[in-house]
Amino acid sequence: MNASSKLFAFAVAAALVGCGGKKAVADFNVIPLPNQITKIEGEGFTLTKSTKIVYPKNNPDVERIANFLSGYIMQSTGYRLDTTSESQGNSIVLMSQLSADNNEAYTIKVSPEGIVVNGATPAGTFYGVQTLRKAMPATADAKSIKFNNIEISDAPRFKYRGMHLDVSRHFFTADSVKRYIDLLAFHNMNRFHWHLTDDQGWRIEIKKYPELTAIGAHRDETVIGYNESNEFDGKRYGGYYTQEEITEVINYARERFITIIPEIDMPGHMLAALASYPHLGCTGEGYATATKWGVFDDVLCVGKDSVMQFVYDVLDEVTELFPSELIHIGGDECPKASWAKCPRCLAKMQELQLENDGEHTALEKLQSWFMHQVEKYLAGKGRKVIGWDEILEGGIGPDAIVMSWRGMDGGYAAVKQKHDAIMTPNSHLYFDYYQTKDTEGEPLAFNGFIPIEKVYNLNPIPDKLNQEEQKHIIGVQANLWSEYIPTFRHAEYMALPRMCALSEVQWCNHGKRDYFAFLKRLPRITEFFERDGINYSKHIFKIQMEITPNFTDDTDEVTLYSCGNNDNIRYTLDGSTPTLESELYTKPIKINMDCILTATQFDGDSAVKTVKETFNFNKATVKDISLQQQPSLQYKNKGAQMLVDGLHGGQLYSDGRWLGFKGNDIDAIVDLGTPTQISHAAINLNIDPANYIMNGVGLTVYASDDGMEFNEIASKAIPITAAGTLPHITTESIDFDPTTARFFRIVLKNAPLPAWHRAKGEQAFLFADEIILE
Ligand code: TNX
Repeated sequence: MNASSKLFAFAVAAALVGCGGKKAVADFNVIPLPNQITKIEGEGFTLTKSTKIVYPKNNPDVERIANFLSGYIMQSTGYRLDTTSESQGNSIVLMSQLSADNNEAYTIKVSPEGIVVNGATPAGTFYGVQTLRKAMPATADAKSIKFNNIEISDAPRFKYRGMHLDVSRHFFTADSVKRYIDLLAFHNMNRFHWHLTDDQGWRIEIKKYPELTAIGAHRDETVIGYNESNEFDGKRYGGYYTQEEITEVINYARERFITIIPEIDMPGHMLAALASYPHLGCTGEGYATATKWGVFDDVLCVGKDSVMQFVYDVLDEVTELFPSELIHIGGDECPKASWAKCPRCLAKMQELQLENDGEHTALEKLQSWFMHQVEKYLAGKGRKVIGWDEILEGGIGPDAIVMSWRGMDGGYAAVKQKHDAIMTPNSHLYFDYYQTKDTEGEPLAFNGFIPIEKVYNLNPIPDKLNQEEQKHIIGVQANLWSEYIPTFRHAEYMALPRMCALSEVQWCNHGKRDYFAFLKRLPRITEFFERDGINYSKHIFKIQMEITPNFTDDTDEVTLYSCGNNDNIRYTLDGSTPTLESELYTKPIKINMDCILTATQFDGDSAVKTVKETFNFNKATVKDISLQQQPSLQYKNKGAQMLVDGLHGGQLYSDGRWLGFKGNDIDAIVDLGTPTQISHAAINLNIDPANYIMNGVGLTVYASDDGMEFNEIASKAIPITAAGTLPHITTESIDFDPTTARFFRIVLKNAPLPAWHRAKGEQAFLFADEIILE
């Protein structure tokens, strides 16, 4: 080989492999996955520097998309393609002439002549271009990109595909918000829910009420960590958007086919407004922008006409700024204590003849009256309202859209009443919750757990709804509340890659989704985040462990898998770090005694991913168990077996290992198989009073030979969790004279929330994990 042909060979290799082993070949297995991809025989198309991007004449929307595409290709290849309205060969042609029922539908055709992207509207063309840009390698250090012949036909499942951002608890600049909007566009989302006001800060300039930002956009200091710490940083904190900035962000979003839905949260979550204009509250004095998180008793005084006027004035400016047909008016978490003591609110209730009808209290009806007034006012401007699911309490106007956040029940109730609903359940789509169980080393988060797999597997439209009801579920959205998210980089970390999973829930047809196939596609997508310096969580790239108790042979069976491939996973059982000499993982591992399983995946000689799990076996482990009272559906997981699977729940009550019993006792019968001597019984509990999770009030153990007739063998009372208790794990145990029996029954009594609790008298949760018998 002479020098020049060597050089040529090197160039070909570079084109195919690029640096970091990437081939400059397009791959349409992107996220969200197009609904239909058909491979076509033949040559394919090669994109080079001289390829042109063609848009229709006099179509500024598609021209803009052409310029976006040119920019995207620049990011991938380092060269910019010209855009033109003159049709020609060797081109990517963008059009919006597709006839389709869904106005966001698009097709892509690759043939040797070029690529054609055709949308039902420019929005459809835009999504086609998003698919096309993600099909290219994030960084193609190559002169050309090879496209195989292909036909794609695609359209979104939901018309409302949203992400929310709370800018009150922590403030993110207009520039950061634009970066957030870029992420939405990248994931084919079309609604941005901007949570602009809350107790901890008012963030939107309202010209008629300048104090809202002069005073209400600031708080004196901020609690450190969770509220229970009662420690404050002593630093004044604040920020807001001018109306000019807001308009700029709205336009930025509109160019990317994203509608911004502003939220002015009322009548609760209004402390920042009360601090600015004290007459807005029932007592008219003594308010300050909140320095802690949570729910506050001071809310808008709905008995005053001047308060209604304030609300209308604010909404006048909001609707002037935001073209969105939908306006979010909150309605969540509004305590009624101040209304119950306020002469004006009481007079209003009397005037309106609001009475408790057994289903709703008069105070709930007062809130619903208020929400109605606002809804009517906005209807007069041609706008519709969205409210959090509490707006169903007391009835709502016919056109109101319900955002279901306390699980999905609010959404089901709404569609049964023929309202449209948007699913944002805090069981699956609260991205302020932890995304890993291993919270050590994780930044502090809201004390909940929503791994990406859970997001992915959400089914927003359950079969139990009929066709008509199903149609009313118009969309899906994830929420990013920012109590524990002080910086935008941190917001990216919480959002990604869970947003990738959400985008498939929103976009892909039912039945099209496959979590393992999604995992295989994910690494190509995160390359874009790497390239653009976007902060995303990498937990998903660890090895995953699936552990299933096998009650026939009393073992735990462990399956290991990894995002991408399962090659060269090695493990140890003694807590030591696996080496290249350790046991190779080939089939599920069976565990029947105390051990620490550590698994590592090797790429060549280097260990790339490691995962660790501790197994604790006692006499009850992997033995048959039944529950006399049931955990609540949301915290049932795999049911009773979780209590004897040898795996201990972690710090997070929602980590999938704890069973949560609402109002119910924990009443478990363990069948040890043969008569066995026991003198110690214990149960691990997760305590988090802020989330209504207490410790129970008494523990009793019974024994039986036949599983029918039980004799009490020991019992003790437990003092109820004290005020100010921080989240923690504890064990309640009891020792007794050695007793031989086959069946043991362990009962932990539940009790309503105590007098010091903000929801005193309501049902408490018990969160239990392992039951221990020795
Ligand atoms: C509940 S979701 C809230 C927010 C909090 C969030 C924390 C909703 C309507 N209200 O005020 O920030 O929980 O996850």
